Amino acid sequence: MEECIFCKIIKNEIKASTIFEDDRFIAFLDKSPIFKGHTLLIPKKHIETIFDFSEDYLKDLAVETKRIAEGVKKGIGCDGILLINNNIVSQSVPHFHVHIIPREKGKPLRGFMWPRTRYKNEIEEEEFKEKIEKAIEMLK
Ligand code: DGP
Repeated sequence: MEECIFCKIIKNEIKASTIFEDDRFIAFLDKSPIFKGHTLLIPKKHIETIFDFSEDYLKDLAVETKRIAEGVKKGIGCDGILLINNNIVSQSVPHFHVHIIPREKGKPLRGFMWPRTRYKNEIEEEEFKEKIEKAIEMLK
C-alpha cells in the first residue's frame, strides 16, 4: 500500500517547509495555501482523525495548535487565524492535520464554508440540540 504523504514528510522523504518539529508534532507550510503562511500541524504518529486520538495526545495537540497559531500570527503579522480540520469528509490526506490559516480584515474567504443554512424553526433547532446533547451525555 502507498505510504501516507504526511508520514513521508515526517521521515524527510518528501520535502516540506517545516516551521516547527519536536518528538510528537511537526508543522509545515501547506503546499496550496488558502492564504500565504497557511500552515498544517500534524501528529508524528499516524493518527487519521480526531476520533483516533488518545486524550493525552489531543491535549498536547490543543496546546501546540495555540502556540503555532500564535507563531503564524506574530510571524507574518496577520490580523487573525482560522483553525479548521477536516475529518473523513473533505479530508484529502488521511493523517490528522489542523489547518492554521492567516486572516486579514477585509480579505474574505471565497466560497469557503458558505453559504450557511438556517434551521426551519426553533423546534428543529431544539431537535438538533437535544440529539447532540444526549450523545455527549452518553460519552461521559
Ligand atoms: P485536507 O483537504 O483538509 O485533507 O487538507 C490537506 C492539505 O494538505 C491540503 O490543503 C494540501 C496539503 N498537502 C497535500 N499534500 C501535500 C504535500 O505533499 N506537501 C504539503 N506541504 N502540503 C500538502
